[in-house]
Amino acid sequence: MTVSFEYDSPGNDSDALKHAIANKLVFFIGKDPIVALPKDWLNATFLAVRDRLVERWMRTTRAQYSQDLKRVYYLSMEFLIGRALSNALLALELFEPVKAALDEMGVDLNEILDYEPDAALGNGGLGRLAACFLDSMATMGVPGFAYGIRYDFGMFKQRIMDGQQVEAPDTWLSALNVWEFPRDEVQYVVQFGGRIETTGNTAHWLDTQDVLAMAYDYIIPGYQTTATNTLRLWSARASRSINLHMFNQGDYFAAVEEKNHSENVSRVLYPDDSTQHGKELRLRQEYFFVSASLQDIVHRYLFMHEDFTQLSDKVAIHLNDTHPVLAVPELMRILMDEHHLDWDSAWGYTQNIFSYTNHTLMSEALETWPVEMFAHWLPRHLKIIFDINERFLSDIKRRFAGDTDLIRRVSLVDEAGERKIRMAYIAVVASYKVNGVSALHSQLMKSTIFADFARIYPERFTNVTNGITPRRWLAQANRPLAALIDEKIGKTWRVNLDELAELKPLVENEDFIANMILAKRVNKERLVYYIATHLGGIVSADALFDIQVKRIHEYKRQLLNLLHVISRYNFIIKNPDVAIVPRVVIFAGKAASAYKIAKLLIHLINDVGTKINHDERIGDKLKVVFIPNYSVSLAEIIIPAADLSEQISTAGTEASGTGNMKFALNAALTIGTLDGANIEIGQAVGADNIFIFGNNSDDVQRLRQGSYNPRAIYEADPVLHEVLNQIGSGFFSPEEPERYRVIFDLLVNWGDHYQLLADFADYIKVQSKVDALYLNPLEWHKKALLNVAGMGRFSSDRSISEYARKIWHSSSVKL
Ligand code: 26V
Repeated sequence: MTVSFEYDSPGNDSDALKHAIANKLVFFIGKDPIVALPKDWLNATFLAVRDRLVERWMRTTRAQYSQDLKRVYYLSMEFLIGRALSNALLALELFEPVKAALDEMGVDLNEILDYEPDAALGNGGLGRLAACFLDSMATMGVPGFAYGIRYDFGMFKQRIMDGQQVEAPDTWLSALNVWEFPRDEVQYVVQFGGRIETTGNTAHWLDTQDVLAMAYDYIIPGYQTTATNTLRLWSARASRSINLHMFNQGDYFAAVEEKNHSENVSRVLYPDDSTQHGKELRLRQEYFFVSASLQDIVHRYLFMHEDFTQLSDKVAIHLNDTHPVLAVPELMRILMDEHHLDWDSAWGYTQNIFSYTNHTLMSEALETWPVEMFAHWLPRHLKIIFDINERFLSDIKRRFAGDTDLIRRVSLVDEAGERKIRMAYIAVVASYKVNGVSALHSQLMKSTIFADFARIYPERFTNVTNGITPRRWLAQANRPLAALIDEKIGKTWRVNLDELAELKPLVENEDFIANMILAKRVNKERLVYYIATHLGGIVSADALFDIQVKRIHEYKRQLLNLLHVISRYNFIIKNPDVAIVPRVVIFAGKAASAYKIAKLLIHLINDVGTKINHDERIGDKLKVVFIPNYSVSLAEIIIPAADLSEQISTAGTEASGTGNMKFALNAALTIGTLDGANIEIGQAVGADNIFIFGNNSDDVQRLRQGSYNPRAIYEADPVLHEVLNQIGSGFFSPEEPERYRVIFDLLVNWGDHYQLLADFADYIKVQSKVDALYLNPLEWHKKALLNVAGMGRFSSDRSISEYARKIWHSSSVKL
């Protein structure tokens, strides 16, 4: 019997869209248009647009299967995606027809777009990078498949009350989420705890507490291509067996409690505490998502192949930092315990499948797990890790005979004090490639945290400098500038960002520069409006917008920025008649809830702002604004409005930075240290077009080795002296003079770990060069143009093509 299956391919003209949206509103949402709320229109539009992606999605998936391409599995605990609808409209080039369709029904597209909550399943740079990479993989047809956790609560919401951060849960799923496809037929059992019994060569993991992982799929559209990819997020469900057992015994409440307990595993995103607390739930989260993903990967592979001989030709698994490293022992377990491969074959495949990106050198952020805790939850995996370690160390003993300390240093188990598993070391030993995220970071990775491993496996280490997607970060976030660029060089820079170099000759074109100034003005006015409507303060778009937005961290040195702000304030008070370039200094960013000093910095920024903004002697010459609840969608408003981008981390501490790239692409000039990708940005845009200051990473190293004396700097520099005394003595907190004493002490008396004082004088000097240049708008915006023109290299498309070529050895799907 032949089966017949037909469906209507949805049309893309505004008439078809209008009908589609109306149908969704009535038949899916179940609302009469006369009572429909903006969120109902949003969901109806969402559904209509999603329909236009599904066909592409099915076609891509079929092509990936039929071409039996090597798949790239991207494992990440974080995906900081932001909003999906505007992105999908851009990818499908449907913004205008959808806008027209909604207009005819009396609905404003731009207004309803604002009702979409951000998907904030990440903390910061690492999570946003994963989202940019998804966009690039889909756009370039890389057969990518991403796995993560569908947290019920994403990144916390930040409110500022009395100048201080207050956290509230992010309830992004409380409303209908029409963008995801729940797949309740795709569920895997994830085991925890229990004990191991061995018969012959086979280990059995018994008496475990089981949790189910259920899949939710998200379509990742490629830009202007029928290629799409899938992001599959796992949500925890109570395992039926446990519940049935208890229900049968009649203990209803215990069963429901148990259910809640199991489902906690995907409840909440861990805020980056910067220190490792060995939180058990976090370990369980990591295993939960890795186990479900690996079971799914092996299942998909076996659907197409009879045995494992082609496994490493068809499967590449990328570890986004160490958080998914349990994938290594999990693959070993599946291959050995479930499919009965011997150790050598299983390890052979494993070593040819994994690659790993390191995203930080900060030792306190490197994950380790106490052996005892690990043994309790994952006894089988502990045994596998011990076995990997034994074989690894015996190989090292053979290759580096005599170097006994090396064994202690590289062991996968830290034996000093409480024994701990070193997750980063497992990643390095199991992966065939390990990369850092900027040239400097990849170098430092080899000379610091992985120095021994770089000697053991020199060919394993490489660099892939980060990038950002030009679709979201220029085409979508900055329509005025994008339109201007389109007019001059066409639209294809969206998929070939190197074409921005064609803008270079326009530095001589004063009309073009004048238009750039206008575009910047429009973006600044948009931010002024946001500030006025959300914070109530009025700032002037005439001022230089000096912006630092990122997680609040000591190493990122928001405090150094603030020291400059205070010195500027003091200067204006002392020199009321001297003309000065007016500035609005803008901060935004979240502090991890347990990070006391970071929270205190937010308080200080707000106290300084209150003092300065209310001082009538200052007027428009200086304003300080802290914008609460930084997020991807806020970044899309803030970044295009910047004149000056602050990238001022202590050299050697910021692995790459990607905000730095977003600002430069949006025609801001950077003031920054020789750190992370700032170095490469400087090379790309030219040393004359970036404001570099301060010590480099070698200087920082040298000072750390001994000679650094911050107190001497404090005593010798009267400007700095005054600023620090004001902070330390309660000038900004008269109601509580001791409030910021600890900040004074950290800098002056306790070693100034991030060397703010070492860089202060040069920072101030370079800030005055910024002022001087800003007085000449034509020269300023010429340099801004050369920044835009030099940013081609920082497209995440370039990053992804390097990963595909150098690391994954994958090829693109043909459609
Ligand atoms: C650590 C932990 C510890 C346990 C709790 C949750 C958690 C979450 C994240 C982290 C480490 C975050 C590392 C990170 O975000 N690195 C940033 O990666 C960016 C993308 O490569 C890079 O641009 C930034 O410079 C780097 O700081």
